[in-house]
Amino acid sequence: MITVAPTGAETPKASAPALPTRLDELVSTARACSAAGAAMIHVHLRDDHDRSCLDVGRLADAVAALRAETDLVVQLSTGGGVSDSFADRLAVLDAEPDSCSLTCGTVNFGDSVFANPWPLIVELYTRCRERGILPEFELFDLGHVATLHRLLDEFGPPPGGRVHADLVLGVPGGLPGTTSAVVAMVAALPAHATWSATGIGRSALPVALAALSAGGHLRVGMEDTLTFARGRPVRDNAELVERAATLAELAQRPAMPAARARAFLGLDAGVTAG
Ligand code: KMH
Ligand code: ZN
Repeated sequence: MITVAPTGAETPKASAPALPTRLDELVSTARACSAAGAAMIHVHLRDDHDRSCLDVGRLADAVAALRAETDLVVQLSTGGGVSDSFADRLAVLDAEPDSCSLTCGTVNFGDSVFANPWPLIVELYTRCRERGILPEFELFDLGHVATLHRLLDEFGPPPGGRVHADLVLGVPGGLPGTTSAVVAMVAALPAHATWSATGIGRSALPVALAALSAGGHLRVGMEDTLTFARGRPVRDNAELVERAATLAELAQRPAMPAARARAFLGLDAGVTAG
């Protein structure tokens, strides 16, 4: 399964003009990435001043537009940007996506701190369970895996039963984007958990190759990677999805179509609360 994370909250549009920051750009990116092999899209929106936007109305419009124009699994970020409030991050679920990201711990994030205290994690998880939204657990460090165990032990499985994580490696402050970090994280995951991996910046390729060889899924996109090769900026998100699909094909694990990803994630019949 290939997830595309096309925008993120941090990169200014001015420094990467191919970044889809308007809704029409997001939808055309989603279409192109779907054609290239993506099955899920991880969405951050921007406001009219290029800042992270967690406005529920705009998020709901984005969910509706992506559903109308593609069959991608729509995942909204509850991480937002490092300055977004916990209240705004919790309210993201009101836009009723198929899935949402749920980061399992605080991490230094370059010069900033991406804050994810335990009470926020619990509140996000409880609301996911109540509303039947599938959380994807974002894990930047081994301590986050321990917190995922604690969450499942104390509150039970996610709606639909699928425990799916994304290993986010190579953030300055988290685990590096190396094969040994992938192996350590996977060894610590709960039994039966499924996972994708994301390598930030130049760790995109090593992490993708490690994930493919270790049985994981892939997340790629301009949220995480802006350089395609040394000195050569990424053309657009579809280029990164095409490369991921090519690697997956070479590994004899071809890209999973969106309909199959929906079934794989337990979303085909609509996840049920509880
Ligand atoms: N922008 C980062 C601070 C997520 O989407 O859940 C958080 C992030 C994780 O991107
Ligand atoms: Zn994100």
